Amino acid sequence: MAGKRGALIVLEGVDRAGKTTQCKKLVQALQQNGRPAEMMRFPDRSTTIGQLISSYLEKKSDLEDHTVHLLFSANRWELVPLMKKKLEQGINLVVDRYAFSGVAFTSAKPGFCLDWCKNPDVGLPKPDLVMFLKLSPTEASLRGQFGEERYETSVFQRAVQQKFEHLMKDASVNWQVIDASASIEDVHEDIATHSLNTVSTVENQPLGELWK
Ligand code: Z5A
Repeated sequence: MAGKRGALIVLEGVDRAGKTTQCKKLVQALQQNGRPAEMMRFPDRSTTIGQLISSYLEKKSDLEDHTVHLLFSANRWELVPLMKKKLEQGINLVVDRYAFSGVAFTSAKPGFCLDWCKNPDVGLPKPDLVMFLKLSPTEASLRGQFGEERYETSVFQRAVQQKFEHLMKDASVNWQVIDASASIEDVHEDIATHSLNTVSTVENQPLGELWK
């Protein structure tokens, strides 16, 4: 590698945990610290595959459950060349949801096992840090009602939370649990501290492959 690479930082968490709010603040904080940074989010609804997913989430179309799982994964893979290019250029990527959401949401559906759900994402760029924004259902409900999109029900979200908890037992991934019930600024401080440490630690290390 010619220069220092960027870090791949992922934010995961339950609905309304503040992932998008915190991704934006983290990108700003990294940039202010002299670290180039950009935000990405999954699903990326701007691509052709992303538009199929968006229509499904908005309940404008139906897709078979295995099929939509593979589309979510394909939506990540189609962006891998761009992600690798940016990381090699030294740009830190702050990503709003990644393969962990993919596995947690599909495996919360009846008839799906974790291993089947993980397989299509094996070998993706491995995040250097995954922060799970933890928030109780009661606290989440104080941040507003569920929207109209698919999956936005408390029963399903509880099942998803359990799947995330299972995924977090995997020590091959650098998980950090963040108390998302604190104020936006306090949560940000916590996230920024973890992220700046990671950015410095990984800049001369090769990028890993997820679940390999
Ligand atoms: N999905 C999947 O099935 N498979 C996959 O592979 C992937 C995703 C990648 C995408 O939704 C859906 O696709 C998602 C998973 C599934 N389904 N669900 N549910 P999305 O990414 O388009 O939207 P979202 O991720 O569901 O957004 P969100 O979870 O609802 O929100 P958030 O990003 O975590 O929170 P926020 O928008 O930053 O904040 C929510 C509100 O809380 C807002 O009013 C904030 O001002 C407020 N907020 C934030 N932080 C605080 C604090 N600390 N205190 C008080 N209030 C706060």
